[in-house]
Amino acid sequence: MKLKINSQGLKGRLKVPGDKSISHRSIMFGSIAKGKTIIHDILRGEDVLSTIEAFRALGVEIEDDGQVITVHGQGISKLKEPEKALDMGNSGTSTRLLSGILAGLPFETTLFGDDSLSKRPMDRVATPLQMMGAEIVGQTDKVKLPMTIKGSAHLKAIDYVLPVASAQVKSAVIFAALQAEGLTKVVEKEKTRSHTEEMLVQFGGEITVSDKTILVPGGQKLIGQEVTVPGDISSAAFWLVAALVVENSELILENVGINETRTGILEVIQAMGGQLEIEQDEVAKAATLKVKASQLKGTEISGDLIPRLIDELPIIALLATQVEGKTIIRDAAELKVKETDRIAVVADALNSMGANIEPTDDGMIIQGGTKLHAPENAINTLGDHRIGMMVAIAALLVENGEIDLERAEAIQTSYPSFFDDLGKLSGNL
Ligand code: SPQ
Repeated sequence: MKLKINSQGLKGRLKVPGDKSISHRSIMFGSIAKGKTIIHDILRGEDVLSTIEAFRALGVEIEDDGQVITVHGQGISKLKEPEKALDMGNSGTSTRLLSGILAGLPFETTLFGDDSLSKRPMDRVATPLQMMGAEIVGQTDKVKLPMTIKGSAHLKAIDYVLPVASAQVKSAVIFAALQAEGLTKVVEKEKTRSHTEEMLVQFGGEITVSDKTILVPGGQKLIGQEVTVPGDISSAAFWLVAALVVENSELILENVGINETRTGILEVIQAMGGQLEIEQDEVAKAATLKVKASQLKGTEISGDLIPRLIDELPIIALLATQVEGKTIIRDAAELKVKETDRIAVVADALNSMGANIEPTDDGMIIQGGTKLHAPENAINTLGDHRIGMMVAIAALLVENGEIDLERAEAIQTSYPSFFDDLGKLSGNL
């Protein structure tokens, strides 16, 4: 795809699409609960469609009338062995959370994915689930996809300290713990997104969370619910950055989820001196964000802030190229095991456009105030949606020439209407 976007500034108002993490979990909880779950404003991105198809293959009736999704849950024990291997597409969340559910079901399921997902580590979920009693076999000792899970009807509760800050691993253990005998204890290294814990309570489940320690009693039964998915702050991030760096921009983003485990980017924008207003909606944990083009300065992003903005780091890196001074990102080695190695791929893509980014072992050092130009060669997303969207926003800053973006279709995984929204907000309909 060729990108040449002229903008005199981004203007207007947008309701960003539903949160991907919450959309996945609403299908999962609806499928393991008993009774009807009705989901409003779900994200119909490819990743969530992979979750929906997986649960259909496990025997759950899931209807989509174009407005709401209805999941006819019959309880976790009614899930049945799928006829063939399940295609997880590009989705780490589908794969890892589903593994926790399958760990307690007494049949064999094979999961596979695309080229990007097949490179991502699955040992991080296999290890605790094996400790609980599931049999899991994957490719290589890092347990890569394709991976076969043979669940156990007699899972044991465990005490587990998460070796990496990962909401996916935490959630996989919580899903298995619901089916185990006894009380499972999970201790987080850093606090990660809390959607699984919150939705478990919403579905009538029991969980105790005190700071980084989580206790989940086994043998739980959940009840179907009505869920409204707030907008995805990780999708809103592209518009926040676009508005901050493109002159004369002023945007209003509505219904953006502001669960405190996800709002690190708002704190970074404030630390950089960005003009940002946050008006909390009456609906809990969503807000209207008003953002304007701003003079910004560099900052440091590290420590417990990292899990609260991990998926926003590619677009934050672009932001940092446009501020005054240096921005340092540390403690973010997890970026290397996302859809791509997001440290290397972000640095390569932006440096090919004239940025000055030094990749490090656990982050990046980004010099601000660089003017971006069209790169000589094409930029390939390598199947990573967030790289694709970051490059499209970077194209707004390129005055002459066009960017050749290969595998732009990866953006469908989390934001199918991205280019429509880019056209509307930038006046390039
Ligand atoms: O689902 P997937 O492919 O892992 O998606 C990503 C993304 O950029 O959309 C990561 F590549 O988001 C993860 C996120 O990084 C979604 C997620 C979740 O919903 O629980 C948690 C984070 O991953 P992790 O490995 O830190 O738990």
